[in-house]
Amino acid sequence: MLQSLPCIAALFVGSALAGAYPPDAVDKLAEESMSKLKDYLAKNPQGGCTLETAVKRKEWSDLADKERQEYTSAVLCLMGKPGLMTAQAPGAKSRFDDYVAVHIQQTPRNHGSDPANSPLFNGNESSMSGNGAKVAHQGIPIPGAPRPYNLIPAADGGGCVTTGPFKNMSVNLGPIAPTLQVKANPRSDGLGYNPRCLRRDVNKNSAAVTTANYTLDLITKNNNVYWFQTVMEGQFPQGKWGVHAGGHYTVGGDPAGDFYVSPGDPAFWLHHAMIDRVWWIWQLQDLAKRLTEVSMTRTMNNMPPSANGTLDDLSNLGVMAPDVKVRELMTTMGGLGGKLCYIYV
Ligand SMILES: *[C@@H]1O[C@H](CO)[C@@H](O)[C@H](O)[C@H]1NC(C)=O
Ligand SMILES: *[C@@H]1O[C@H](CO)[C@@H](O)[C@H](O)[C@H]1NC(C)=O
Ligand SMILES: *[C@@H]1O[C@H](CO)[C@@H](O)[C@H](O)[C@H]1NC(C)=O
Ligand SMILES: *[C@@H]1O[C@H](CO)[C@@H](O)[C@H](O)[C@H]1NC(C)=O
Ligand SMILES: [Cu+2]
Repeated sequence: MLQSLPCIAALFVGSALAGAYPPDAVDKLAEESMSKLKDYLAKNPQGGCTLETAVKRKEWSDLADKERQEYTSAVLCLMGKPGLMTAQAPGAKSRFDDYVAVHIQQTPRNHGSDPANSPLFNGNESSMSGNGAKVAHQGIPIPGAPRPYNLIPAADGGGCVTTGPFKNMSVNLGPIAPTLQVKANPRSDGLGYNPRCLRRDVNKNSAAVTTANYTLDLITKNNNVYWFQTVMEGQFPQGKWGVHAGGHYTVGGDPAGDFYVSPGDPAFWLHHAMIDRVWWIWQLQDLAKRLTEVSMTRTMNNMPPSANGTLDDLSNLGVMAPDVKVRELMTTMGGLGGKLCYIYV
């Protein structure tokens, strides 16, 4: 992670909320909750990390055009740096691919508006590139869900992305669990070199379950981390896709629609920043309790059966960084011995 910093420095930008979209119910809750954070910090100072010094992370539409292009340039910069993982993952050609490859290796352990016309995906030079070309496809199957929730209907894309900063990028790793027909990886673990275009289906059918009212319910109606996590991840047998899966499949395609390889689409990182923000807003509601509250077993869906995770478990980041205790990742202000110091505005 540290070696990536020269590229990533540009990803973090300051200043206040001045967005294209008016604040929604979740933004308002976040703003109201800042007083709780101030009170908490007054009683529990975090060394040099204060509200003034904390890095401010903003939503895409709140960035100036120039900042949006600095962001995509930083991602392209990572794609231009040699990878560290060629021995284990011949397909990992760049520093960006390293993150994708580590995600592929770790997947078994961890894990409504009109999006196509938003500043994020409208395809202009200060977007994250646009939709894929229209290609007939089956939609996205949701295993374990009853009809009609067992399929997210296809939207207007599905083919190669042809606009914006990532129109020419090469997806190198995977597929492992594709939702589109793409050529197979030469290795069964998906880590071989398999260059192809970035494909997307920016999907309003999936975005419909990620609107502010779903997120607000998630934050305000789940008072322990077990339920917060369960509702966020989706309750497929009840036909609830959840904001996590819903956000992923809002950028369906290849590799975004692939459970293992999804970080290979640069849009993944923005979705997961939002997941982090939602957890942060949830924590703000009861900092004394929620900054140390973890739940869930160490294996995905408890298969194979495993013990519950604890704050002393190690989080493995592969070649990116040494293992760290989960405890160090629980707060955005003061985690990692003070190296983590950011808030969302
Ligand atoms: C891209 O589109 C967004 C949304 O309409 C707009 O705010 C932005 O200025 C546009 N940028 C460029 C470079 O055209
Ligand atoms: C797109 O990629 C091709 C093949 O790598 C390269 O020849 C071309 O210069 C690239 N174009 C742009 C605009 O980056
Ligand atoms: C959110 O709002 C939409 C549109 O009004 C509605 O269909 C949906 O049921 C609401 N979801 C929740 C969780 O309240
Ligand atoms: C793991 O956590 C769950 C939920 O808090 C709890 O019901 C269960 O008893 C725990 N399992 C063990 C083995 O401690
Ligand atoms: Cu995810």
